[in-house]
Amino acid sequence: MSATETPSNDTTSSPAALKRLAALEALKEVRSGMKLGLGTGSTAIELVRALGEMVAGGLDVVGVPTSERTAELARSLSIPLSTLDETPELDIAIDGADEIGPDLALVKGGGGALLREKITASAARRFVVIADETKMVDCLGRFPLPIEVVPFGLTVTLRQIREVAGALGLTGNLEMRAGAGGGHYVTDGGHFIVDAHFGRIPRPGELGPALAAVPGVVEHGLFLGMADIAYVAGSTGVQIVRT
Ligand code: ABF
Repeated sequence: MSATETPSNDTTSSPAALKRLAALEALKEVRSGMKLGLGTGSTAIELVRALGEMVAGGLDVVGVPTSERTAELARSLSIPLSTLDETPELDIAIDGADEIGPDLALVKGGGGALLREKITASAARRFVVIADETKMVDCLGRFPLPIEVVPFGLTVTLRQIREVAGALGLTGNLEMRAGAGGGHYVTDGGHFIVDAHFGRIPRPGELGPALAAVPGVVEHGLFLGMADIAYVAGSTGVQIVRT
């Protein structure tokens, strides 16, 4: 992994200012005519806001949102939108992350949109991550790993997740994510999310395929070998991290 640093002209280093800084750096890659995947989460909100300003200034792009929340914000800013079915090949997908580990391995899904985020990132020629420096870790797993599961047979799926994780030496609480109304959180795709508190995931490359092989698992929040670059903002500027 290599890293270079772009000095910051921003005088504030509030979390929102850092997220905006990372977003602005990523947007330097964007040109008129591009088709863009638009992520979800508070960092992606800064991205969409800044993109809205660029569109108002004449930038001609089409966005494919990874969540209803992002779509709503983008529409309010008059960013032209499309769907992945209408626009299946994207130039760049830009999204946040919950953790950025070695080799740009990511944990994503804290915002509940991991399935659409992964499909969208996989459709892009280039996947760009934006984050503040608190997201950089030496080992993934302190942030609970989101796993999207189908409601049917939930007990069986949880047991099988425990088994495959246990076989890799991973233990920890599997917590069903709660929704606003008190029941389970329901994703845009109508699934539930299990947050796996493994603490450390030293070998994500083994865990990812093992989780994906569980029939009730729709997708997991390990994004491995997908990110091309990360713009990571800190008080001294934006670090550019490549694999
Ligand atoms: C999305 O938003 C998710 O994959 C990730 O869970 C989350 C990061 O949120 P934030 O930018 O608010 O920290 O990118």
